[in-house]
Amino acid sequence: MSLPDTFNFAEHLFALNRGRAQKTAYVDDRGALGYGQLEDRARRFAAALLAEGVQREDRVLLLMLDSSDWPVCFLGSLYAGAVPVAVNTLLTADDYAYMLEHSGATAAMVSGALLPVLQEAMAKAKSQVRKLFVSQPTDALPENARNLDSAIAAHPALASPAATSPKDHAFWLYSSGSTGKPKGTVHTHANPWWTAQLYGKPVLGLTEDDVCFSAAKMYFAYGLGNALTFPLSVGATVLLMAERPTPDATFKRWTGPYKPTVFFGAPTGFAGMLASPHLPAREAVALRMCSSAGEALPGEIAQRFKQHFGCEIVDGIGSTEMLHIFISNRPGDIRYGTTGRPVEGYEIELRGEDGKPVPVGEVGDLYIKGPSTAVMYWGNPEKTADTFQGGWTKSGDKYSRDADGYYTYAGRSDDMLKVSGIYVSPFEVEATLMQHPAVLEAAVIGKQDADGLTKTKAFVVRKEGQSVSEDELKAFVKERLAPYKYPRFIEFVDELPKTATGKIQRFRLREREKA
Ligand code: 3SK
Repeated sequence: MSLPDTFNFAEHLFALNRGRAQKTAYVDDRGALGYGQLEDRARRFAAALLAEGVQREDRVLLLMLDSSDWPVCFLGSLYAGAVPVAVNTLLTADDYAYMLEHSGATAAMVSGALLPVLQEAMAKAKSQVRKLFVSQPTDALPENARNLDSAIAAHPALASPAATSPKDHAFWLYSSGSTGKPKGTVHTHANPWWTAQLYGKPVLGLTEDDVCFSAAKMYFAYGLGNALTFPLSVGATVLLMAERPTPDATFKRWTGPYKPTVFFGAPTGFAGMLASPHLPAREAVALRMCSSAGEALPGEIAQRFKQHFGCEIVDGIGSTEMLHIFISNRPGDIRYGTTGRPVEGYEIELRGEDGKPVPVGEVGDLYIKGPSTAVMYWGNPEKTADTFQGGWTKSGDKYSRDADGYYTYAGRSDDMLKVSGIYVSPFEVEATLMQHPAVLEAAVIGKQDADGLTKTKAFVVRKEGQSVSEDELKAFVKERLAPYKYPRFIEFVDELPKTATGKIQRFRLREREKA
């Protein structure tokens, strides 16, 4: 598999779909957009960017809620040779101020509802943004802003795409660690193409008959693949929603007029849906497959989901740096409680503290090699060198591999606990706690006891109306795992701190314990 010397990812997708101009590409909260309209609007937007003086390789901030304007702006920017910096819509003005300065963005695409926070950020930052394009404005626009629809209407479609190469910078996504500033992860025009070639088509088996719906928003690498790269690479239809993916909002789409056939979610979301009194009946939905990422999916959740809907959840792990999933279960070949096997095209290594591969069954640090790897973290040579090591990318996750080649998650490198000199995977303890019928969610961290020794502490959210005591839960874990793994401390809480993608922020719990 190789690409020509000149390759523009947006033009690649438009060319693939020229034969289905009338087919619906996107359905959002306002209505449907055909493939022909998608290309037309994106190329007009490309012309609007160039008319505003945006130059090849200029970064342009993309701060938008999920609607069909998102792919129009993203693909239009790529078509023009500009580099969209797609950012999380849930951040603060200070976060955006950092991103504006760090990226040096010269223009921004923003949802009307997010314009105030962006303006606040621009007032705080040494921003180089000259023009704002506003999708679905809610108020009168400031002088430097233009309604996206009128900008699109005012320009004929750009005649030809920027003659980019597969290795040229195409877009950035910010990746956040538990410490430090977010890292501007730079991806090329070839990288999304690789994710579709290696995962979306062969593993998920998506086709043009699918209707894809992703709970993860498009500014996440996971969401970008699910709701843009994969479906547009096969001519499928995509359902988008601007609101938070609560169980009720998700069920409304599952049972609405454009019933999704493939749903992309995260473990917390699946758990919440299964616990909801409004869970739709199997006959009310059209799901043929679900995908899960973000954190390892407890097998019990996948099994209950399958029992109810008759539909598998295919669990995998990806990263912003690798752009999408590189280890995964396969439809029809799910080993519950594991993340599956390496995706063909990616090499995986588990390394011990000495940097050498660990034997089968032992926990090691996960390293990945593959063609969709990011080029670098922009302006951050230290973190770039630490993460991207001679073709291998350090993921920061701990895994073990069994004799059949299936990988099992063992926590983040910095979440892994050593209790009495033995590794304890907080995830394993959490997954066990979650098997208790009264437990909705659990997070386990290390807590120092009076002697300064690490012991496990579990924060547990009980299901509504259910009760269970600390002692019962300790006994429950002891019965199921090696006894040293049971949590010595248990605290019941109403909710767990989480990132926008639903990942549990264990570092917050650790900070709370230290305070
Ligand atoms: O969280 C994941 O596993 C993931 C999957 C696909 C793309 C990006 C990420 C972070």
